[in-house]
Amino acid sequence: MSGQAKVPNLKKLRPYGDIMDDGTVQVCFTLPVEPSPEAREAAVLTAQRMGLEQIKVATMEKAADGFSLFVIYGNLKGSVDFTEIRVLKVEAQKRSRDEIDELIKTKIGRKLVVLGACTGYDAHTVGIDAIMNMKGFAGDYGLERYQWLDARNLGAQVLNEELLKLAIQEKADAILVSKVVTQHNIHIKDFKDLVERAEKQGLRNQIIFIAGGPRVTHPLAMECGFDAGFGVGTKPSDVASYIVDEYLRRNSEPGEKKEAKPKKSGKAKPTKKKSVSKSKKKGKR
Ligand code: B12
Repeated sequence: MSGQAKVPNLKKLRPYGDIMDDGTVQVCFTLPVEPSPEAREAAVLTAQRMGLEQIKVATMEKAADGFSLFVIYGNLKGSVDFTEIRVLKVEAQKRSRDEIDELIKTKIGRKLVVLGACTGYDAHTVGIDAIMNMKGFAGDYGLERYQWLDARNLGAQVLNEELLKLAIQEKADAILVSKVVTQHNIHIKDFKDLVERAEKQGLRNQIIFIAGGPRVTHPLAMECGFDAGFGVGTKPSDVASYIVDEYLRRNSEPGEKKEAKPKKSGKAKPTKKKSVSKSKKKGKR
């Protein structure tokens, strides 16, 4: 790092390498050819197509038969106007587990019921486990650890209809959906299907719908009809902070209903296929 600390130009923000505004980036890619002088030249031309200048091939290595891996340094000409960037993001005050528990205890006075599942044919449980399970993720305890959350992890491959049945049965306050596989946009289709089903059953405004996964963003979740979306690196306390804020927001506004009930009278039959992971159901409401 150079000695002079220079203030970045936020109107023309460029990557930082060694000197402010130098635009230096490192890129890594594979070309489906054996390493050779021609392969190196192909990598340089590829980097030029990306808009890089002063290109330096730092690494050219055989990755497998017929494949070369490249690490390249270069300087980017373009810049972005940081002052013009507006991002749709989850609105919630970040709180600790203790603060959240205290808030629910004093302002709501009962446990909030949170159901989490990885839906459809998606079998990736690690993401939803990271959010729900006691031990949590990255040093942040999971929702099951919160005294004032009744958090139930339904695991993977839960069908949307089953999830909604359980939500009615358990009077869920929030539903957490994880989608990891995105091939053929299956995550979007499944998210939208859940919301459509919830709308048909009159549940949409009764429950907080939260989407998550490595390819999920807040704007994408909103487009799919969810209330919020969380992506890579999410910690359980981010989600708990949002749930409590959103619950209080909704329930301080007139006209919002508090219970998850089906539109028409009859209660949904308990679903047989999926059971909740917390053995003891605690008294609520
Ligand atoms: C482990 C793994 C598996 C395991 C899953 C085991 C299990 N019990 O989960 C097994 C081997 C079963 C598997 C199978 C498959 N996998 Co796989 N798998 C992975 C792998 C290596 C890691 C995923 C993971 O655990 N990440 C760690 C968690 C902690 O991260 P996360 O999910 O992003 O979660 C965080 C956030 O996203 C967020 N979050 C996630 N969910 C939620 C939900 C809510 C509500 C909130 C608030 C937040 C949130 O919070 C978490 C913590 O910060 C990834 C590659 C990779 N390196 O990511 C491929 C990967 C996800 N798999 C992939 C594929 C294609 C498959 C298969 C289709 C392969 C096949 N052809 O059979 C099958 C699918 C099976 C099925 N029916 O779903 C692809 C998906 C491509 C895509 N985008 O569609 C990946 C990306 C690999 C790749 N590069 O191709 N897989």
